[in-house]
Amino acid sequence: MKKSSPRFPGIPAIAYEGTKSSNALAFHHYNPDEVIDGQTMAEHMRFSIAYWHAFRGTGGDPFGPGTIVRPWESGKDPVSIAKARMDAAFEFFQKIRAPFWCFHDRDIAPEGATLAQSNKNLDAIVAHAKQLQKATGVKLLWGTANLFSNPRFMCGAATNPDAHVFAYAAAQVKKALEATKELGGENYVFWGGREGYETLLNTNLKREQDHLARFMHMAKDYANSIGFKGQFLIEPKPKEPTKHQYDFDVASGIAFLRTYGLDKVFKFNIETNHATLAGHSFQHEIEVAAAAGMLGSIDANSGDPLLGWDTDQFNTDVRELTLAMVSILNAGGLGTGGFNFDAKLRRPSIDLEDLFIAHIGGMDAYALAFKIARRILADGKFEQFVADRYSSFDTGYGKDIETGKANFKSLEKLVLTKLGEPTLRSGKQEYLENLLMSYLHG
Ligand code: XUL
Ligand code: CO
Repeated sequence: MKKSSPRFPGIPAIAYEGTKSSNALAFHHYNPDEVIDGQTMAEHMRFSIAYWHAFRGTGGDPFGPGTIVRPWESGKDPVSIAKARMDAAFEFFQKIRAPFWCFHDRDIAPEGATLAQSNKNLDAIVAHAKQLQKATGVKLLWGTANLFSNPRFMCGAATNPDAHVFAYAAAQVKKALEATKELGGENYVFWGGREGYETLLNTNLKREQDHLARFMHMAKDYANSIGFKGQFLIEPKPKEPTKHQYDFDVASGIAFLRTYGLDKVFKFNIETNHATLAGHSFQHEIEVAAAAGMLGSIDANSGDPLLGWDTDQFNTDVRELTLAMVSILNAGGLGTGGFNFDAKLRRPSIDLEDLFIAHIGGMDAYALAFKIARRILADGKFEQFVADRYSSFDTGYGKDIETGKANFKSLEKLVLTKLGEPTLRSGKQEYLENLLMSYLHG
């Protein structure tokens, strides 16, 4: 690969230069080739680029059109433009040292006048992507279908009151599963942006949830029938664009999946700003998924504490990411998942180099968080504190409670005859927060 190219003039492949470097176009914490515990950092982090933001994002928002113009976006034939765009994308993936990418069907290939035409466009672009993957070694973390942009999905896809739209969505996901399989995708994501309601006045909530579950069973049956082995992931979000989404957060997602016998089929793709919108911390969502053995992958971004919508920003909050990393590492990692930068440039960030700088920041922040989390876990101070805090359940009547040997009668007798009033113990939150600070800034 050439050092710089007409697509990215003056921007070489990004190198690791360490913390002393002030080069904005270099990594300062993420060294993809550094080996830790027998694996490179690239293998540990499994970073992925979100095609829709990095290569379809224009900086548009509800109050104004796009501001970002890319040099490769020219020509008349939409399929040729899609191919040129994809060439640029794969050059970017390589230059930013991302081993993975993710897409929606309609990000990579233009929608045609009919489903048959859309499928044909997708086939052409998938063939192109396959060649580029082979040439560059970049792999597909996950694929998905866009079931929210086209007006036909205005009242939902699988939860649409019209069976015709359900059928259309099924056909679209069938094709997206085939495309994901063709490109060796390690996962397949369902984000139900319009699977919810605007008003209960026109909604049969039970029927819509039944339909959503039917849809997911059909998807799994079809994936099995074509031999697609990738992990299915649900990406919860409480709202936006719909007022209420059925997969509101991880906990409601678990309830949904268990209710409909899908809990062995799915894991969760947790997005930081979706957690915030649901009124949770990122770490909370990770812990809830991990506790159910359903932690799958991460959509790495952040919101803005002062804005109530999904701002999809790059996350450089090392404290938040360290806490998330501790929970992820404690859960045994992400398996076939990874960290996908579902994040976009701010509207005024119009320079091509901003795309690099943004991803460098996200990668550096996660790599730093990974290293701090490893130190925290190696020292084991928090783990020891928590273990001690629950140690009364390790032996005696505490153990009997956990193992089901105790009951209300036996416990009442114990309190009346032996235990009396409990001795209070401090939760030591401030001590623990200061301890965390010592790792972050030590
Ligand atoms: C929207 C969102 C999506 C999903 C994939 O908030 O996060 O881009 O990640 O459909
Ligand atoms: Co997302």
